[in-house]
Amino acid sequence: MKIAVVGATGLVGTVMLKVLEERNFPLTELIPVASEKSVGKEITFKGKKFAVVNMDTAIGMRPDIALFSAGGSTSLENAPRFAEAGTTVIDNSSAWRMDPSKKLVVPEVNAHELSIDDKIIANPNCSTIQMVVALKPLHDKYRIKRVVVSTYQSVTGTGVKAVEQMMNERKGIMDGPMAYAYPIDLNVIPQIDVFTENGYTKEEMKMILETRKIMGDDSIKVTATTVRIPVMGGHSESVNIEFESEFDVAEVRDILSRTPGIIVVDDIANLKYPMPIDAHEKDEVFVGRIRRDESLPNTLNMWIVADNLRKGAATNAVQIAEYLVRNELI
Ligand code: 11C
Repeated sequence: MKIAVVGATGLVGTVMLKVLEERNFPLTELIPVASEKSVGKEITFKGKKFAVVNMDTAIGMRPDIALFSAGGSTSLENAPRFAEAGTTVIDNSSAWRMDPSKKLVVPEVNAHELSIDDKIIANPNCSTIQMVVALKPLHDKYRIKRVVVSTYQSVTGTGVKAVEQMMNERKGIMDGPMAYAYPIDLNVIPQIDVFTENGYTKEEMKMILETRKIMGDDSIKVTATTVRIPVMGGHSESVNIEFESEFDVAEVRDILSRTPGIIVVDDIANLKYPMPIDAHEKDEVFVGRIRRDESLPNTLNMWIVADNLRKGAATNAVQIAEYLVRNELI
């Protein structure tokens, strides 16, 4: 199994390599791909060194799978070139997510939709992934009518420049390079990505539209407010869910506890609840603060945290690749 990692030197690409290594992915050859300025640099993977190559060289090497995390325009241009060469692309950008001819996959939710003909598979947005992992088993049981989500998102979702901005500000350096329009340390910015015509941001619209596509149910109403906070390690979400059917809180906790990929941390007597500091570098989605919304019938509140670079990006992409290999869809 030849695996290319496109964007291998970036924040998500680096985590993809780490996750492939940790999970002992059955690869025989690694092809790290990056922009021309990184070509020739060496990447160590399982104790062996692999030279970074450019896009054309990588396509010529005909990898079985290419994990892409190199931005939307790179993906739009190059994913089809890999696909034409017979490679299955798993793309972490937003380029293909809402294309009706492409699958948008969170393995715990809809990997069964994948077939051998899917040559470009989209990996969803980080804040969407962690939410749908927790929503799916509850939708199956109680049918979701409406979701109201507010996010508290890590600066790592923006990239290295944002981490540097926050760290500089923490040291009192206020005139360094800015990833955001405002200081982020000691602040909260109620804007992630650009605004769209309806007054929502692109991140908010991703949560709305991607959730319906992954869950395969356009009847689910979703509204979102996405917020950047001065945190690393993971995204947190306050999620309010209205169901068609009655539910029992203990049963909800039990369903979530038995769902693969979820760890319930919900012991308020001992002050246990999910936090990004604990989710950091973990592959699971953490759910806690599970309680009834007493202001409405059949409505639940919960708190969801996951490492946005892991389950929100790299781990989800690698899990898709694992599913393809396991089910002989390559
Ligand atoms: C953030 N969710 O935290 C974004 C990053 O569509 O894959 C990921 C953007 C995407 O800023």
